[in-house]
Amino acid sequence: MNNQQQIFDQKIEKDISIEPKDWMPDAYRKTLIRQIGQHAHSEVVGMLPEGNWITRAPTLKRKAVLMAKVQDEAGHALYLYSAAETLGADRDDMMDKLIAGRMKYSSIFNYPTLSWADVAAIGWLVDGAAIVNQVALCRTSYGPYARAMVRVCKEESFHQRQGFEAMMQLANGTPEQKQLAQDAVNRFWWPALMMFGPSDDNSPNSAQSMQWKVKLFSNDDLRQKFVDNTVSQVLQLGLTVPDPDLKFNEDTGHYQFGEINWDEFFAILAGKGPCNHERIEARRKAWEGGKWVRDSAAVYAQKQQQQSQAQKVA
Ligand code: BYC
Repeated sequence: MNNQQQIFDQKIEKDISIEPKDWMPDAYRKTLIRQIGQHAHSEVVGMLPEGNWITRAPTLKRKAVLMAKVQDEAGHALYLYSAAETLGADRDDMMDKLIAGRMKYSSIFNYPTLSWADVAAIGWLVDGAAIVNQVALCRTSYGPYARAMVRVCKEESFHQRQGFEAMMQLANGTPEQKQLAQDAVNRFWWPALMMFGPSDDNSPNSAQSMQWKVKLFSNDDLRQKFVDNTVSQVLQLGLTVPDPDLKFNEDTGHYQFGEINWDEFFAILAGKGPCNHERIEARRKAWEGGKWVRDSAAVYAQKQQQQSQAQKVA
């Protein structure tokens, strides 16, 4: 084993973060670019189902809050793309791969938001699931990713609370509003559980990622934590969990839940979900439509640089 590899291994063992200029195995770099890139894309694509409701938010307050939340997600994507760039990834290349279907984004965003209650459910359940995953990532071994997660988690916690509050208002509203809330839970419960990825015995990347401490907990452990956290919130809202097999196990202290529809999950990963095509089309249009802005910004930056160099020489 070479010396650089030894230093890397020791840092991982002692929980010393790996920084951009440190030596790292190529496979570690590749794994991080894959995961951080997918995470960044999820933030960008995640703006679409919620953005769909900005013009139709029920009140001015809800509209303002939703706009701020969607804008936060764009900010999260920027931290994450920047973290991926510290590993040598190229942002344009990542975007091209997303549009060509060669890089993934979270399965959850391939479901439509059919009602306002779905927007509340996303804030509460989807951001809630994201927090469980991301709190763990605040201690991931790659420094820039871990630091980005600390900030993202603070904002996601706020999103989760506002989602719960919006849901509470619906659940305590008219019978029709309560039904909208229940329908949204029925639609988003299982997809939220799928966000944690395939079960541990079917997760090809987990063993190596856990050895490198890129992931600190397994997909199933985090999923269980989310279920344990969330069931009481559903009950508090006076709603039901759409899972006839759900029951609290006194011996383990955890909720046991039914079988996830993995066929549905893998179909979505293969591009066959209800909104996969629509989401990628929206990103393609935005990417192509924004080219002139990126080109102009690049020319402007170049001119600024030339000017400041000329001033230094003079
Ligand atoms: N969706 O070996 P596995 C958010 C892929 S958004 C799609 O377990 P890994 C928010 C996986 O990539 C939340 N693909 O993989 C934004 C792999 O495929 P490749 C986003 C999935 O990486 C806006 C294959 O399945 N959060 O916060 O060890 C509004 C095998 O899986 C999914 C993150 O991205 C999925 N659900 O573990 C509101 C968190 N699951 O790449 C909220 C960071 C798995 O080999 N990412 N795949 O072709 C992670 O923690 C991990 O990447 C995962 C998967 C737990 C997701």
